[in-house]
Amino acid sequence: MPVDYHFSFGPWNIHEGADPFGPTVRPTVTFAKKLKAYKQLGFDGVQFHDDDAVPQVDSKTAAQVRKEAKAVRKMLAGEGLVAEFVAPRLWEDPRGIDGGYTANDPKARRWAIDRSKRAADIARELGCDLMVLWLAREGTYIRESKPAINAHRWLLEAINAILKHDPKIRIAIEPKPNEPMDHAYIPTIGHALALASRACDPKRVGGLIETAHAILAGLDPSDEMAFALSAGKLWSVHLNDQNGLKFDQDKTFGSANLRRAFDQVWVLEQGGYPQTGAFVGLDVKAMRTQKAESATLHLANSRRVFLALLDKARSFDMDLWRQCIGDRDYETLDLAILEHLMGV
Ligand code: GLO
Ligand code: MG
Repeated sequence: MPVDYHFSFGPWNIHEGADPFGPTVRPTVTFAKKLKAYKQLGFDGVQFHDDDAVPQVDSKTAAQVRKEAKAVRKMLAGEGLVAEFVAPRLWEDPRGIDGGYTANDPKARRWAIDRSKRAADIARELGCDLMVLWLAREGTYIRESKPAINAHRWLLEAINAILKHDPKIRIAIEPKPNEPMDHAYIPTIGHALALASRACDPKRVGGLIETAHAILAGLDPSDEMAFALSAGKLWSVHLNDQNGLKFDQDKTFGSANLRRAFDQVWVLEQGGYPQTGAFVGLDVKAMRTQKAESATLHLANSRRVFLALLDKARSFDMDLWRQCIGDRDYETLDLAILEHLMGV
């Protein structure tokens, strides 16, 4: 019997619709109200930024942070939800303006590591052992502005400091080639896993692959996933879609390229992803035009597309597949996949 997939998203995926050119267009939904939406939408995992769980985390003592995180765990349990991961949100604080772990200012680097340790404490109190590092501002607008060789060593030092702080925590690096920075230091899963292999405890460092980020790097997301799966290092995914090399769009899964979405589902199936216990995260955003009362459809719809494609992956004629592979007849295979997806 195939093991079922479990779905997750972060509270930031229900949002007010502001973009760089215009203000919010929908009212803020409280955290408690967002939690209520999870089950209704078919989700049971919650992804957290550290300050989603404990607001103003920097202004609180370590004990206070742990206490507040404990209370959030109770809220989760009350809704039948679990925490999937915690990510230190270093990119919104003024101290992280030039990056956290790779800031030129040593005080900023220390702050970033301290804050990440707090994030690990929050994860422990929420009952999860996974920390995601989306390295938002760890890069440059102009290459000459940071000592890049040192910056990579500082990244490694930060990862090691977090691993030493909490002997149970696992770190999943979420690579992205650009945005907000022009050049990001860890653009692909290859970079992430190379860094992981040099950590003080390599088995506790892996990756999270986001569809849009792979596309922005000019790569195929399913190939990036296959690379991580082959090493047992795909610890979460952020499925969404992306229409070419533009800003990070976070479109509904499959909405720009259904075949590419199918390939991601196919590779997760082949890689035994659900058996690893990892969640299928959907890092999607509603269109700015969406009215408040239906601004969670992008989440339900993404899950629905995933499940429909899962059905397609599981019902593909594998005898035909074997025959095509044996005959080296990839034209026939290509059409068979297209017709299967089109339902003809
Ligand atoms: C932005 C990222 C972002 C992260 C999230 C978790 O491009 O995808 O949404 O996934 O902040 O760290
Ligand atoms: Mg993401």
